[in-house]
Amino acid sequence: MSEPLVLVSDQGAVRTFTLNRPQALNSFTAALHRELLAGLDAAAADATVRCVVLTGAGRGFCAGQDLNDEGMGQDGTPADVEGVVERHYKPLALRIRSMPVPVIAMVNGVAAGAGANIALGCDMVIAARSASFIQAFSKIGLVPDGGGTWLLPRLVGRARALGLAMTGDKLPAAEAAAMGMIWQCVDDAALLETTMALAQRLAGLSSKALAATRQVIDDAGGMDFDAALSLEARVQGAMSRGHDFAEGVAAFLQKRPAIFKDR
Ligand code: T3D
Repeated sequence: MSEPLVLVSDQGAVRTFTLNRPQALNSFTAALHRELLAGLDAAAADATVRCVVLTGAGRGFCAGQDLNDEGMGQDGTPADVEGVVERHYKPLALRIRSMPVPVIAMVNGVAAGAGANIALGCDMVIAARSASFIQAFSKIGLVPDGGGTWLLPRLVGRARALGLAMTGDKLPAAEAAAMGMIWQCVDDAALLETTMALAQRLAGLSSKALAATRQVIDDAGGMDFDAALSLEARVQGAMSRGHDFAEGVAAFLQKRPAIFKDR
């Protein structure tokens, strides 16, 4: 039997997805997209999962689109890059962005092309010091995708977004952290432990509040201040009617750990 393209493992309430095509730096094929999306859908529907971690097998995180796969025009058929982006990258980026639980990218090695931008679309990114981020698109005559056009300028500003996208230069993880593109860069030996400790912490918080936090921060970015304040009020109203707000306040007042349930 052939190896799964995505390895799935659970540690308590944390579900880890490991892209598993190390021989091609975990670059995306249509089959890999299908397995990953199905896995994320299942995690979204499973109330026992309260945090998701995405990582890669071997020395790379993900080298973006597999340039030999279907739709790339290498088999003599016309390239269908637009179709590949619509059919695979858009649903994947939207799935990650709409997960009911936080999603952490544990970037173990090079993240290139759409591989970089799928990582950056996760809620928090922790990268090994040996890892790097490459907006490889300009080198093959494409523009950033996988959400990069939206994410990059928001994360690092227009000047750096354009510099990274136009040069396609390799950005070491430590520099990515220094410019605020990712949450943290840690020594390679500490990557797994640091990521899992964070994942377990997030899994113990209110999934509903964390998912709503992602939503309001993204939505407020496109609003004026007044509208953002109204959005905050509306969402706080909804949050405060849930179990977790009552539990959080009670736990604080009773000086005990809260047990959150909402998702
Ligand atoms: O339809 C669409 O195209 C739409 C979507 C586009 C989104 C995109 O992601 S476009 C960008 C696609 N990605 C790239 O252009 C990156 C290509 N890869 C590289 O530039 C380099 O591999 C890296 C800089 C990422 C890493 O370099 P290095 O020297 O550490 O490794 P390597 O030797 O280049 O790669 C190792 C193996 O992985 C190698 O195979 P081999 O020779 O050992 O059999 C290489 O061919 C393979 N590999 C790496 N990236 C890809 C790949 N095979 C297929 N597709 C890849 N993207």
